[in-house]
Amino acid sequence: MSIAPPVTLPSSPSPSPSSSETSQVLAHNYHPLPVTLVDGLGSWVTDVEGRRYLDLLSGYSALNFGHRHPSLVAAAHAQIDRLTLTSRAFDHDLLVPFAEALAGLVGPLVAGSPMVLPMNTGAEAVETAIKAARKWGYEVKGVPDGRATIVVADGNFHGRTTTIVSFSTDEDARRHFGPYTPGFVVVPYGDAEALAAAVDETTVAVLIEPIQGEQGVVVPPPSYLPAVRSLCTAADVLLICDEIQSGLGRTGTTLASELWGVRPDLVTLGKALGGGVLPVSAVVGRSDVLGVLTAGTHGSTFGGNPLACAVGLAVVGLLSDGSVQATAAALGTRWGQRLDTLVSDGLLASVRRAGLWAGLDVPDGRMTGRDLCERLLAVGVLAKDTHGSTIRLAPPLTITADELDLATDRLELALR
Ligand code: IF1
Repeated sequence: MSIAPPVTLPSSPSPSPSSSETSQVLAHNYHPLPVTLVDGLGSWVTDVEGRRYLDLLSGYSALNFGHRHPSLVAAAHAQIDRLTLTSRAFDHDLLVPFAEALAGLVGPLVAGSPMVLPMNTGAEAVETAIKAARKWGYEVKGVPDGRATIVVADGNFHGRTTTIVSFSTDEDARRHFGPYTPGFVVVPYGDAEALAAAVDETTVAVLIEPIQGEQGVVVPPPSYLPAVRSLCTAADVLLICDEIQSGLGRTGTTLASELWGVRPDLVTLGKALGGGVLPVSAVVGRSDVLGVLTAGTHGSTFGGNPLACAVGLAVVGLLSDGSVQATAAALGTRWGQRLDTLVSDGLLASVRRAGLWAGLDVPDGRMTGRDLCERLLAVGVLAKDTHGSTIRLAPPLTITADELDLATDRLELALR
């Protein structure tokens, strides 16, 4: 991919006529940056005025393989001309091959013999894991019916369903959505002792992100995940790792939990599992746990549909030889050195990074994360703030070293 010459952007992008924020028909549940995109390929997207941007959000890590990766588009096109939906009332020829391919990729990284339950969105995968853990708790562990509790972390983000926001600690995500689903205990993230203290005879699972994404790429102390793994094993409590954002190559490994050699009992996957083409999610983990979800107890109209399986198979294919992960790890290390220079130059207060995933904190009072994202927009880079003065960067894992250098040059420009 040749590097596009730096574009001469107007001082500030004019809000496009089709901005969602002026629509009276579209709900206003987002406050998007003032840009309207029309085309994307690889690391680049183009807006309605023909301006080009490097995409450093990648659909919140759903576009790990860039925009319109040829293998993924080809798989989708071929399947669209064959069979797109059967429902699970009938089998189709790609369902078991997809489950087996995903189990082949992720199975060695989770505890026990792996089983795959395909769903669509990340939140659905998290809800599926919660339901499986509760049912396993009652039917296998022997927790009294209706008494199951699940320990979660402060600062969590696992989706936006009513049950999931019931245990959110973000007031905007939670306020006025009650009455809330009971059975969740919140503990500080990164504190294994506090987590151990919260486990009792009703605890069926611990649900955590190995690295917290929306909190701003918060990487826990290296002793944390191994300690959580040990205490879950000792207490016969399921460790559920939510890798919907951190997984599938983002951290330079297939799963973030690999960074600490930890094998969860269940892992939730989404976003990049659909390659940025369509929603594909899944729960992968111990068959003695997912096995409690027998016929009639759980399902979804689109879960495991032929088009999703075709794209999911192509995604697993892209990750199967480990080259995407290794490239992300190597590029990330190089990128980290540049980001650390921005900290030592005083342009950033701090950087947290794993693979090609970084949380950047702007020095107090300099500007908000949103301000920085609007300045990045003006110099041809797309990114999104998380909270306050933090932004999260997640370039496609297929970005070239030159493109990443160009993006970081533009980041430095925006910070100055
Ligand atoms: C939004 C960010 C937010 C996730 C983890 C489950 C889900 C997500 C670790 C649910 C989804 C998305 C949701 C989207 C913005 C983005 C996000 F963290 F990625 F930045 F919101 F916090 N587990 N994260 O990150 O997956 O149901 O969306 O497919 O809601 O604005 P989903």
